Amino acid sequence: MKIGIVCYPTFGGSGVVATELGKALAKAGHQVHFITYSQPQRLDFFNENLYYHEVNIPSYPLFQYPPYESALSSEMVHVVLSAGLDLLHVHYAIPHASSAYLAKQILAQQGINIPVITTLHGTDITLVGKDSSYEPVVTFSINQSDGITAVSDSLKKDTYSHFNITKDIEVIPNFIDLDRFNRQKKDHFKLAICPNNEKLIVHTSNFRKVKRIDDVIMIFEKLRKLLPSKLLLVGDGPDRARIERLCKELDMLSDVRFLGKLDAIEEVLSVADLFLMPSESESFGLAALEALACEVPLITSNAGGLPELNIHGVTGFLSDVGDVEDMVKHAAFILDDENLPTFKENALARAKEFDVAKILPHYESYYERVLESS
Ligand code: GMT
Repeated sequence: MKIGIVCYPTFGGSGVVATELGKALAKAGHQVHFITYSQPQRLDFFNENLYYHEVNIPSYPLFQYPPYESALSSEMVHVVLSAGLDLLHVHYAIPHASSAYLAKQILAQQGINIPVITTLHGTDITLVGKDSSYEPVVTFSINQSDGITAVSDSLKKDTYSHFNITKDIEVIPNFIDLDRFNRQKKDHFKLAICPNNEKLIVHTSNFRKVKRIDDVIMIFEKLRKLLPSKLLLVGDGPDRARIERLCKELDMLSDVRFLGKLDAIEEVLSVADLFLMPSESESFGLAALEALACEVPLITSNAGGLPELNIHGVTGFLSDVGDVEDMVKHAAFILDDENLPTFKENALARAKEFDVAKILPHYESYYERVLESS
């Protein structure tokens, strides 16, 4: 198949999933065309089946807000025509689904039918998309898609409850490339961070309010009093500076390190003992799956799709959002030397259920179904 993929080219989960999906499809012999405003973060190598088309957004003094959606629709039209695409797969509803709808209408005028599949990722539904500023366009463009997928059952339910969706939504969970995400031997790195064999706790995110980084800090503040431990915070975002100030106020900076945005996250996860994700809302929790693949057990909230990934008492524990005490209690249990090896083993076993080799065929057969019916 010749597939066009539209996504945000950033570190965010939806962009990562879209890029990894494109890479896996290309490996399986499909021709994949990325249509984005800059080179996707994880698309930094050559493959004969992968193409990259940059959306050009000309500026003009009149534009306070350059019309990105129009430029994106136009680029979709150009690529469908020049590459002869079979379908467009857009990730994150806003604004990709509505831009794809417009491209589809333009192409229809030229007698070309291009099926559009929209994958819903989370905040496009649970946070941003349901805002009345976007809701009518999101509802319309999801309903106009030829296929709709969601990354968890929870997100599918949220979509039906927040929007008036009249079509079926296929759940295809996120996946992991175990060739990249596996526990590597990085003893020198562990020794540098934990010179006295402390336990290493990791959190990675975009430091937005929804991630509840204050809870990460409060969990760690209590945990480090129970057992020698260090905390690594990976990523960047609006809450980072405030959280750094909080750590300073709590006199924690000797035990907490901020690493910023990292490409080789698997290297950090390879030396971690526990991963924290106390999010307010999380449609799937891709970062938690990356941790599992590196044999790192989880302490998560029970928000959104997290119970579909983290198995209570097996791969880690789930607590109510904001229940820091419960999270500390469970973290200490996991980190006990008697328990940790079993949790690590279970983490890897669970990650294998989301191996890209298992999930990719779901996308391929869904593409075929949509192509046949449209
Ligand atoms: O985690 C984020 O806030 C980024 C966001 C995104 O849209 O890139 O991630 C969402 O999509 C990921 C990939 O499907 C999911 O794993 C995340 O759970 C989801 N985030 C939220 O629902 C908050």
